[in-house]
Amino acid sequence: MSHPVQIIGGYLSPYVRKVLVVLDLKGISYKIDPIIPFSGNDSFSRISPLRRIPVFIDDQTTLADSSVICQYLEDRYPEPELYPTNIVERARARWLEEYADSRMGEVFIWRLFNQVAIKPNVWGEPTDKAAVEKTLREDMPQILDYLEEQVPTEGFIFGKLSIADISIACFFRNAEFTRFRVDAVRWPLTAAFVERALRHESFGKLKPIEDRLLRTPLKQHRAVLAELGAPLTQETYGSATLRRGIMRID
Ligand SMILES: N[C@@H](CCC(=O)N[C@@H](CS)C(=O)NCC(=O)O)C(=O)O
Repeated sequence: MSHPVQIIGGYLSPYVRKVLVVLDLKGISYKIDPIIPFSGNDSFSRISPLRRIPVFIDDQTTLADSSVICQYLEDRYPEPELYPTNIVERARARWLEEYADSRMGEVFIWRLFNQVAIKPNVWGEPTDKAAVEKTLREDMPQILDYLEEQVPTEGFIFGKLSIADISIACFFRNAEFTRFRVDAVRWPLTAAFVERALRHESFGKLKPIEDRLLRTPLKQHRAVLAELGAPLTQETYGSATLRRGIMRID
C-alpha cells in the first residue's frame, strides 16, 4: 500500500468499525490511533470539528465522517465494489447506511451503549435503567420491525456484502456489548442476518480485539492493543483530559 492511511478512533465505535471493515475488504493497510472522542486533544478538534470519530487521514485528504470516508475509499479503490452498480440499488444502499448511522446510532449508541457502557466507564455516572428499559421496549422494536422488512432470507441485502449490510451490522455488535440479543422468534430474518454479517471474516478479525478492550480500563487500551499487535500510530490525538461532546447535551 503506497499511501499510508491513518484512522483516528477506537475499535469499540460502530462508525470506526464500519471504516475498518471497508479498509479490510479493500485490502488497504492502516495505522490506528484508538482514542475515544471525549479524550481528543486540541489537534483533534482541528481534524474533527464535530469532535467525533472516526477521522481518516491519507496522503490526499482528512475526512471526519464514516460515510464520507467509505464513499472516498470506494471512489479511490473501487475493488471490490461495496456499493451496488445499479443506481436505484445504490441509492437504497446509501439510505440504509444513513438509516443505520442516524436512527440506529441514536438508539443503539446514545440510548443504549452510552447508558450501559460510556456513562459508568467514562464519566463515572450511573446507568439510567428506566431509560434503558424504555429504549428496549419502544425504540428497539420499531427499528427491528423496519429491518425485518429490509433484510433478505439468505445472503446479503444486494446479494454480496455491501455498505448497507456493513453499516447495519456494526450497530448490532455494539448492542452485543450491552448483552442485547435480537429475539429470533419475533424477528427471525434480522436475527439470522445479523449473525451472518458478523460472522464475516472482516468483522471476525476485529472481534478478539473488541472483546479484550471491553475488559480493559480505558487508560490501558493503547498498551493492551500494542500487546495484541494492533497497527498503532506512533502519535496520538488523545489526552488525559476528558471533554464532553459538542453535538449534544445528555
Ligand atoms: N456521522 C458520524 C457519526 C460519528 C459518531 O457519532 N461517532 C461517535 C463515536 S461512536 C462520536 O464520536 N461521538 C462523540 C460525540 O458525538 O460527541 C460518522 O458517521 O462518522
